[in-house]
Amino acid sequence: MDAFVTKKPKKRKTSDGTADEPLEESTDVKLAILASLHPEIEQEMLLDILLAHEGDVQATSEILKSPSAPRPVKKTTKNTIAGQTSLRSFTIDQSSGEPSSKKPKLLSKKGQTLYLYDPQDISEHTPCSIIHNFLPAQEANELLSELLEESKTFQKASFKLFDTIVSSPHTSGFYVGSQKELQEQKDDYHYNGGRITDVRTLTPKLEAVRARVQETVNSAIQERIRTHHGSQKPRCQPSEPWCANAAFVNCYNGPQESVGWHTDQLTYLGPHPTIASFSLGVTREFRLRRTSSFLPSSSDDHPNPNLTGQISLPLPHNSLLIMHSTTQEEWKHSVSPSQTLTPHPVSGNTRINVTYRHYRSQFHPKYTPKCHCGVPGVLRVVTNDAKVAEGRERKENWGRYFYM
Ligand SMILES: O=C(O)CCC(=O)C(=O)O
Repeated sequence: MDAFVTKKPKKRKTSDGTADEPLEESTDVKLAILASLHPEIEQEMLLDILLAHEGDVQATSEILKSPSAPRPVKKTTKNTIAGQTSLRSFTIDQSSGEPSSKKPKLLSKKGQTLYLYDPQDISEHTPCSIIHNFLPAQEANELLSELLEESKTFQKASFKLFDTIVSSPHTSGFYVGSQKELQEQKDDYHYNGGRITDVRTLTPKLEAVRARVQETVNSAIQERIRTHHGSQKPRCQPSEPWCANAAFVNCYNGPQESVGWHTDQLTYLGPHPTIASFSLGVTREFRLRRTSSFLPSSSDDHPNPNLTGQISLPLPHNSLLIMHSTTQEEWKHSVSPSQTLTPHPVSGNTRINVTYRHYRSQFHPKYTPKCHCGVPGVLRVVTNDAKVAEGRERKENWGRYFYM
């Protein structure tokens, strides 16, 4: 990290020049708010309407809620999750007529979706890696059954936006390793300005899987450094071993439950975190989209900068997706609503997803700066939309963070 800045909100002069008034949120933040409120609307459409309302999030949201307003819905696609072998099978060596070992040119353009399934394609073209059939089949099914039972008591996460309470379009539960950590979570940790009251200790099955995930992720991190960084750990990436000491379990009950475009909060994970996401039950599409036009440098993990559309990874039962360093800083992810699902024999149309995370001791809440109102800040990466558009952001802001 180049700098770790605790930033006061920017101010600007009022028109008569007598006083300061706070500067507005960035377009990115406004779009993220709108996307969470209206997950069914395309991002580009949200941006158009936001611009038409001169950047006023509340007015934009009101218009989108109004039944009489012309309602721009997402383009519908036949959303059956297709099987795919490998992109490499699409490139043929002219001389031998055999599939070529060369990297194919990818066709993910703005507004288009590229589907990737093969682990090697995913590793080459996204900031993630995937392991299919991670657990022995019986163990995966038993964990799924246990978590389906747990999920009956999960709640939708909710937060306040203006005068409205907004709730997430799926339910979740939060798990830590011990009673001590559970108590600490209740006493010290804040999320979006509030607290999580329902904190649970890992079930015996989640605990057993945690050890295996931890070992696999630590090996995958080393492998990624070798294959994507010329065996040199990137300087922003944590140097201590990755430890799965917290887990969010998400439940998507049916094809319409989803999560909008977002990045995971860095406050307790710190910069460049690795997150391990284990999927159980019905297959859903996990989508990735770049958030910045960073120019790649040879030593960093910026797979395929030419991909400007979204990438969709179908995540089947018993698959472990590892979101490597740079995923949270340079990409957004979502689980889109689905039109059709192929029911899973144990869970039907329900998907369970466990995201194991490493809450780092250096980012314990006792070190989090507080706002004047007493609520701890949220750690965010510095971006500047104007500079991103000019392609200057990478040089000037890369590795800079602030508390908001
Ligand atoms: O369900 C998933 O695969 C993604 C979950 C997610 O994005 C999150 O927990 O932040």
